[in-house]
Amino acid sequence: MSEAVHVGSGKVRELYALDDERLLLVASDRISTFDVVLPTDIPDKGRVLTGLSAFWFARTRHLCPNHLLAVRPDGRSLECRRLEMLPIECVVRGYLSGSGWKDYQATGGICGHALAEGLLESERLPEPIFTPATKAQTGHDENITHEQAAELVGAEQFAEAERISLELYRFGAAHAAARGIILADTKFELGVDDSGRLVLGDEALTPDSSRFWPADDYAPGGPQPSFDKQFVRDYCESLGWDKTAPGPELPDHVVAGTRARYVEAFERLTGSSFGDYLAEPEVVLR
Ligand code: Q0Z
Repeated sequence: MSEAVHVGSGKVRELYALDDERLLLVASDRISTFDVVLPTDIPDKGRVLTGLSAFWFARTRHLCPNHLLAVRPDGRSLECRRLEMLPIECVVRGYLSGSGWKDYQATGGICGHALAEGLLESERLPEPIFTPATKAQTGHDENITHEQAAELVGAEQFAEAERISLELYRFGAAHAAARGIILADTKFELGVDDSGRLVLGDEALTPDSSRFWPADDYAPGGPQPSFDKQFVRDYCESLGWDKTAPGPELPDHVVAGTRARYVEAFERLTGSSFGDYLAEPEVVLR
């Protein structure tokens, strides 16, 4: 018998080594807002994100191989192939939001993409764009130019990472749009396997790695409500909290409303009931 060895912590996830070739990604029920992890968990959030990731891995294999080996019966852990991760975040933006909107306001472009003048915050871009970022160990990822990214990973790998990322985004955004969810942007983590192939790793197309917006409420010209975290943000704003740690505890009605939004995103996107997933996580792989 061998034990899982803890090898890393994210804000809301843990990473364990199972053996030389395999890792275990465990998603907790922790939630962050304004970059602070809150003291109150959202029950089943980790299972929702794990199930969504597994769903997308199963459905995008024709576009790019991925690291998924198995979903554990707990529904919150993924066994994965160990990869050599690229030192860049592969961000794709279909809409003008977050740091993309900030960069556009400051420079008229994003990561070297020239954009038309007069675009509105949250406006849909004429084409999705690849906007790579560095992996900051502490603090915020920083957008970089294509030239800088190509220096970090090599021109050939850069071109392939861009092509794969755009294809994955287009696939996810089209699937989500048909179910009333706008996938405004998303971040992929790609790695290289033993044979030198680029492989999709980490989590994919989840609300923690993407901006999900309810299509019904879409109104460019300002920030959009988050599909999953808006109750939490609104509650935190109502307190006048200064957005430094420690964050506030969440009352039961905010927890319940937020859990319901995560489950709704899961059910809309996967077409499976969340109860069925809890009973048998492999439903999302079929
Ligand atoms: C993912 C991360 C988390 C902390 C490393 N298949 C893979 N091969 C090699 N490395 C990784 C993966 Cl997924 C890998 N991270 C991100 C996840 C906790 C950090 F759950 N770091």
